[in-house]
Amino acid sequence: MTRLFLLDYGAGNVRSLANSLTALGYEFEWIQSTDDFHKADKLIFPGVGAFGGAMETLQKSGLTEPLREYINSGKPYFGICIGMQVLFASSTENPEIAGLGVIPTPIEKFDPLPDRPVPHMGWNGVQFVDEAHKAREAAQTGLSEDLSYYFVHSFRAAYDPSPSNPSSSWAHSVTQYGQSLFLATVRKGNVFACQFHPEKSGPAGLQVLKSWLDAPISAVNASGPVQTVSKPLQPRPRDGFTKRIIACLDVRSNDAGDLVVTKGDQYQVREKPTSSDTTQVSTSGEVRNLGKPLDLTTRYYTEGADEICMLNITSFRNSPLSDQPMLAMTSAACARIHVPLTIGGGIRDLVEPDGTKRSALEVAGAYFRAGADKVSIGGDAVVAVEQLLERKAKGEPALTGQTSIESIARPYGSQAVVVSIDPLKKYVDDSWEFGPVPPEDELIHAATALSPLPSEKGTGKKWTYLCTMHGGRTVRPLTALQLARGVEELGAGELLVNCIDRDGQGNGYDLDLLSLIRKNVNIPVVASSGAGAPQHFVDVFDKTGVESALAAGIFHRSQVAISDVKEALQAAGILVRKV
Ligand code: 1PR
Repeated sequence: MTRLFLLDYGAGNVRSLANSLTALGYEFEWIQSTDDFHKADKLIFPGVGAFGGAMETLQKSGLTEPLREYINSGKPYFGICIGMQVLFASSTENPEIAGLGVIPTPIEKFDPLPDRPVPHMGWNGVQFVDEAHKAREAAQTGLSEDLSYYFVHSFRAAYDPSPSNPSSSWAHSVTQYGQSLFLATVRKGNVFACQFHPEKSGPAGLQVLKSWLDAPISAVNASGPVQTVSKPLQPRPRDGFTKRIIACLDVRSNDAGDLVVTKGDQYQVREKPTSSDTTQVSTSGEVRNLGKPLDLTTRYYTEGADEICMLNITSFRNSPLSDQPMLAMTSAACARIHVPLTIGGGIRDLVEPDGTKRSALEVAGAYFRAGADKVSIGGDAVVAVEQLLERKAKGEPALTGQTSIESIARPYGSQAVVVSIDPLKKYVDDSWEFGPVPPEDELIHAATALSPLPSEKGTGKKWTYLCTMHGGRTVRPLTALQLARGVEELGAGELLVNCIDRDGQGNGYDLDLLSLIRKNVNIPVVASSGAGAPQHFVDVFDKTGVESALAAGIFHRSQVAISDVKEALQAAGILVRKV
């Protein structure tokens, strides 16, 4: 029997790969010692995070040489993301640390790209390099030029087809981001590796894994196919980067103590009391229950959500890690879905009831081990940016390395850290009570606003957006833009921009808020709050340039299907992932 081994270097989301293998019906073992490399017939090295961290951990564990020997032995190797990058000689991410050097050129950071933030995070297409043998390569690797795959990375192997490039014969397929082409897969002899995450690429990714797993060992050895470089590929006028549609589940315990998906109107998640309610209890209103988290997660995966987000919305009260149903929920959800999952709520330093202190990094680590791909930080990011601005005002160094954003981004990478903003619209008029009025470039004027409310049209009103904490209960004198810029500086990899005024209203996203933030940061932005119809998604992508759009209520209530949204986007010429 073929013995399949997985190499886990300690950081990142190996649980998702394990779940995908189980879903495909494969058994596997973990590399525990150097001897295991000899026992392995096939080896997969998955990884996210930093190149240097991965290489250092391999080195410290004495695994670098055994891994190199394994690869040189001609036995099948499948590298995923960092598992592909370590094959290269080095990376500008950590220039002082050498890679395995199987492929003799470096990994480099993306050059700045207009309208294309880094990390490259989302679904993108591939193009085979060896055009003459496309059909063979598609059949053998399960890769398709008609489908999209999930990428998340800030560094890449450039596509350089010149004959003087010693790595050009490794190039198997490329992906285009903006006008930049980089290697999506490398393939030579017994080595196959991809920059994207097949375990997070839905059915398309599972097919890539399955093709490799199903291939008889005899078909994959050192004398396997070598790419013949035909005509060098040129960037196309438009890349294949799609807009992402995210289904969001706000999760909390109801009054009976069960974890339910709820959905508020402007963050009020309790039903309004009916006029016949006379008791004290009934007038407080039940927590709205729109379904079970696992049922909805599975449904959205099947219906084609590009990503799923689960937020524990009452975590600001008390959410010790030792009693955290969200952790069990994360594990169970990850076993069922093969697209990225973000978990939020309660990601901060905390103290357990027995007095044990837990760092935000520990809390996040528990979610990553359970299978989450990203964690989302809310209230703690507000505190972190307020302190950052205070340090700057005093002329002190801005970064301390101590914030939850920095401490999680260091080992897991920026792409794993989302910041969720809960802004509230505030009119700048005589009633303004939040300290100095924000500068003009942070103010929206009704006369030129992209999405004014009916009551604002034709008025001289102007407004800004202030951050809140504790589910909108605490308003801080910090603007959403200050927060966005601050968390980017601290190393967050993505922004989830809610808007309390629009939440649950179904009258469209706040295009002014989203456009303001999109124009001023260079990390991906997720639009949230207010989706009520497919046209709202078209508008938010067309008018603000955000990378993804999230919705909750319309999906939970089956008012609009994810496929309706994607059809409307396609009809408007906006690229989306086909399922
Ligand atoms: O502060 O790190 O513990 O994180 C708490 C998290 O919980 C934050 O991400 C915060 O946004 C979220 N949260 C807190 N209270 C509420 C609430 O609703 N009472 N939910 C809440 C925020 C925002 C979206 C939402 C969209 C789309 N939910 O996820 O579902 O607004 O809704 P729509 O499409 O129906 O309009 P911490």
